[in-house]
Amino acid sequence: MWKGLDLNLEAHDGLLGVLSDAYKGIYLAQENRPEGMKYFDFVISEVHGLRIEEIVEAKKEKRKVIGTFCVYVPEELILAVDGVCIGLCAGADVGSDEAEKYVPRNTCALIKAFMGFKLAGLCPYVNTADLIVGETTCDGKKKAYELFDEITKGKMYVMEMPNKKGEDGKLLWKNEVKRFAEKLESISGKKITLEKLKEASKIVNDKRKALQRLSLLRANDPSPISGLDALLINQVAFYDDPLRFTAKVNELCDELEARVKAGAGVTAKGSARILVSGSPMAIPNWKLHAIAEGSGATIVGEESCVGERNFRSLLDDNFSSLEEAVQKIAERYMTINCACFTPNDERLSDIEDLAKKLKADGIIHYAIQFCTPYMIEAYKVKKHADKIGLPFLRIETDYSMEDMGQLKTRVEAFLELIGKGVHA
Ligand code: BJ8
Repeated sequence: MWKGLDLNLEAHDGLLGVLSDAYKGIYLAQENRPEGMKYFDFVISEVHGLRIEEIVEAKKEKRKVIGTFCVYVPEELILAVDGVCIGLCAGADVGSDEAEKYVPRNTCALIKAFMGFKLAGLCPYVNTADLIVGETTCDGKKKAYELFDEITKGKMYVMEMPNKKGEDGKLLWKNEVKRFAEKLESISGKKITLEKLKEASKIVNDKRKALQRLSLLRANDPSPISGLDALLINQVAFYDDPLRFTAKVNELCDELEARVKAGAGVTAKGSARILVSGSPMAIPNWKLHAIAEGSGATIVGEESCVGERNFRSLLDDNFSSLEEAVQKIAERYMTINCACFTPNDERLSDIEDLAKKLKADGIIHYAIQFCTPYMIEAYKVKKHADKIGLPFLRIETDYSMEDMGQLKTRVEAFLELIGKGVHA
């Protein structure tokens, strides 16, 4: 199977070795983890194994595999044609030298990573994908997709995102959702029926509800789960089978509820509670969480696409025609507040609401270096944090480990400032 996936098998084995060591050091070394995390440990151990086998099997059943990079891509539509929706590899410093032959050095690490994974022959998902869906969000992505289309020999399909959420923008987006539905029908040879779309919407809404449940549990002090584990679950959400994933998250939440009742948590009650906000952390980007939690804080939430932005709003699935469904899908995805939009003040309210809900003591704004939308929007987030009286720390970093020491010093100083001390 692996040979057919056009991978660099030697380099791929090397990558899995590094990943497994990092996972042991960061994840398995945590104390007091919930039993329910065993499933997610297993998923990670099989991220480039059993899951790929499942996808290859799905392809044999003539199901289409759709790769994505953004939470604006409507998953319901993909499932409505029996497609498999997969978030593609983009969270590690891999193949950067290769990627830099195509894009400038000062391109964000996420873009360099998705190009690098493919160029270095390390992402089996990209090779199994029948279609890769991009979006005209940030400038870096939309220009890189042109090159990625060449690299993947014509697999790219790009959805046009408006820059503003006015009436014209909403209409453009609704038409794009419709165009995407038609594209899926044409590549799969299957019609999207009302019944199929209702079924698919329920699957995706149930996944969102399970993630919302997990998020709310983190509002407890002490939190019954570490930020690292919650981040991992949010990362796995993008490539696991959705029905199995939802069942496993709900099982874990049952366990966490019992922990809460017993007053048990992963850190001591009263330790610093941090909300992280900013650029997405694609798997295996665990850097900031590892540093902050290694310094005694608990990350209680992520205002991020690998986090709340992915599941905060449900789709209103009370539609009775396909036309109405397309309208409601377009509206639901327009409630995601990404810094690629201007203005994007709704994000400030989202951060404020989330900080209150999760009883955060401070905000760490995380931007991937050269991610201009989030780096610039950090100014407004700081101003808003000042207004609502929450300590704020701004971090810009990439996927390398070179600045770990410096980041740790800054995070520890921030925790001291919050006044809850460093318990490392
Ligand atoms: S909805 S955040 S997933 S676009 S980190 S590539 S923004 S320069 S990923 Fe994103 Fe969709 Fe928005 Fe979310 Fe550009 Fe920034 Fe790089 Fe980014």
